Amino acid sequence: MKRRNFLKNSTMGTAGLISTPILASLDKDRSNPLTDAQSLIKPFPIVICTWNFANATAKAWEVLNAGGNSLDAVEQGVMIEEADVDNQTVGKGGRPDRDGNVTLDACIMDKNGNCGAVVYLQNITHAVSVARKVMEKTPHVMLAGKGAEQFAYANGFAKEDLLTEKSKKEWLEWKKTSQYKPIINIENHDTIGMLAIDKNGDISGACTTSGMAYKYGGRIGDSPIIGAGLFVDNEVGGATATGVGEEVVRTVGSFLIVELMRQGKSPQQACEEGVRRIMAKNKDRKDFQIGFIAINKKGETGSYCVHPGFSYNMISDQGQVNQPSESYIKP
Ligand code: SD4
Repeated sequence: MKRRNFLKNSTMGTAGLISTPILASLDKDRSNPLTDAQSLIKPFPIVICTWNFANATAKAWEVLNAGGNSLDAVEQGVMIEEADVDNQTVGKGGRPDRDGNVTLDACIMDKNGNCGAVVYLQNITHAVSVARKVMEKTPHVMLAGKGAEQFAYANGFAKEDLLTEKSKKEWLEWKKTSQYKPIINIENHDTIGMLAIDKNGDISGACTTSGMAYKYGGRIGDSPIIGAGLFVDNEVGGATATGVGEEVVRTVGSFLIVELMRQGKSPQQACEEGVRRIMAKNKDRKDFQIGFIAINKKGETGSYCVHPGFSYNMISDQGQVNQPSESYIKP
């Protein structure tokens, strides 16, 4: 891709650019010093993820920078959030369902269209890694519940209690009224979906979540559903979602966005159309958030959401940035 096009099309301008130690170390290694800043701009490697998970993208970047591929990068990137007990929508520390069980959904997809997923997984922190094992070690795409858990133990994953004191306390408080409102507070999203392009130009993606807080036991959202919460086609690009999964499933949101890019839309235009489709099916309902991010084969990125407040973190040769997303409902 021509450098000028990248500059024009990328949503990452110089505003908000954060220089990072990673980039400083990159600069040190360069044989061609910063005489012509633009000569250093490359469309990939690049990593983007839902919300401002700077540590997760930094981890993925570290993997890519060490010559790793995009599949390893997205897996190790999202694992940062799965292990973070302060993130109450992913992995360990996630909020439980209405019965007090923390159940995880995750999926992963590689450059060849291989994919793996786990749903309703309990007692294992790194659901994304179990999903990868499903992809690589079984003839299946998805394992659920007890079967997924047994498969994880057989593959060396440790049993852990995922319900932290904080999440338990909040759940006990919630039980006093037990009001089930299938609305994710628009200020309170944490599901991580990540897309990366490695130095070979190959795209992979991952998505992992504990789902909606206090969901019905057994409820599965969009995040582990290939095509809904995540989709990658190495010829075209990738997309991933966060927000009220039911709405993303109804439009097979991530697949839709990749197909729109295949038809010639930019990642930004495709994300906007994805959100518009959802809103068209919800003429009387606006009390939910959805955020999409997308990347195409050229390393161009885009995002769109229902309510203001969504952003995505991006890291590339240009630096690391938290990129605010435009929204369907204007501020
Ligand atoms: C779900 N999409 O389970 C997930 C929830 C989410 O930030 O994205 N939360 O529906």
